[in-house]
Amino acid sequence: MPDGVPAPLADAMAYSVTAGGKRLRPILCLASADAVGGDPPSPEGVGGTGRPRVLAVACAIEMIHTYSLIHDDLPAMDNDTMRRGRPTLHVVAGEGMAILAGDGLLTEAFYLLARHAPDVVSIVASAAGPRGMVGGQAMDLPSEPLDATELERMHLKKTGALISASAIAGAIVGEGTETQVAAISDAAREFGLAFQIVDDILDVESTSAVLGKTAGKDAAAGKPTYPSLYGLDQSRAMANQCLQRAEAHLEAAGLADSYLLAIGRWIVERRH
Ligand code: GRG
Repeated sequence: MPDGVPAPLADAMAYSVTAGGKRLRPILCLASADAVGGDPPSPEGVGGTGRPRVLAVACAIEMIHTYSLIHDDLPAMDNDTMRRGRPTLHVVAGEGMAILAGDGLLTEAFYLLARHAPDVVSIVASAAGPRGMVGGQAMDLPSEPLDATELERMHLKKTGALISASAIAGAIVGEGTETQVAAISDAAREFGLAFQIVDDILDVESTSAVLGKTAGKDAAAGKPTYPSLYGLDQSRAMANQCLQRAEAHLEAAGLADSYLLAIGRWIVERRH
C-alpha cells in the first residue's frame, strides 16, 4: 500500500483487492501483451524495477474492477452481503469506509496508469466511466425492464467495456500493430458478451458457495437476463457463438496461437 494512506482505509482497500476473484481482466491484459510479442522488462519498467509496464496496467484494471464490485454491493445499489467468498466490505467496515475504499482504488488505479502507462489512460477511463461501466450500471438501476437490444447494450457497457479495455490496453502496451490491436479488440468484445451470458447462466445453475457471491439474485430481482429472454440452451449456444466469432477475429490477425483463445474457452466453460 502506498505511503501516507490512513491504516483503516488501506486495510479496507486491501480487504477487497486481496480477496481473490478470478483475475480475468488482468490475465486478459497480460495475455494480450504477450500475444503481440510482449512488453519486455526494461530499465524504464514499473517503478524503475525493470518490470514490464503491462503489470501496472493489469493491476490498475483489477483495482478499478474491485472498486466497481465494492460500490455495486452497497445497500444503495445491489445490497449484497457476500462477494469473493467473504462478507462484502460495507458489512465488515461500514458503508462510509466501503465508499471511500472504492474511491481510493479507482483514483489510485489512475495514479498508477498516469505514472507508468499514460498512453492507455484515456482508453481505460472511457471504459470505466460514464460512457462505459458507470453508464451501464446506470442503465441497470431499477426502472423499466430492458428489452433484448437494450440488455445487450447495457452489458456491453457495464461488463464488456472494461474487459475489452483490458485486452486493448495490453495489446497497446505490448506494442501490437493496428491490425493486431483491432483484432484483439473485436475478440475481447465477444469475450465480454460471452462472460456476461455465462454469468447469467451460472446465476441460475450454480450456488452461492461455488460462486462466492449470492446466486439466484437476477431471478429474485425480476431482472431480464439471457436465460430469461432466450432459455438456458439458447443462452449456452449464444456464448459458444461469441467464442467462435472471437476465434475468427484472432485467426484473421494470426493471433490464434496465443493464450487468448484458451481464456475465451475458459470464459465459456467456467463453473464459477
Ligand atoms: C458500481 C460503477 C459501478 C459499477 C458496477 C461490474 C459491475 C459494475 C457490477 C458487478 C455486478 C455484476 C454481478 C455484474 C455481472 C458480471 C460481473 C462483472 C461479475 C463480476 O466480475 P467477476 O466475475 O468477479 O470477474 P471476480 O470476483 O471474479 O473478479
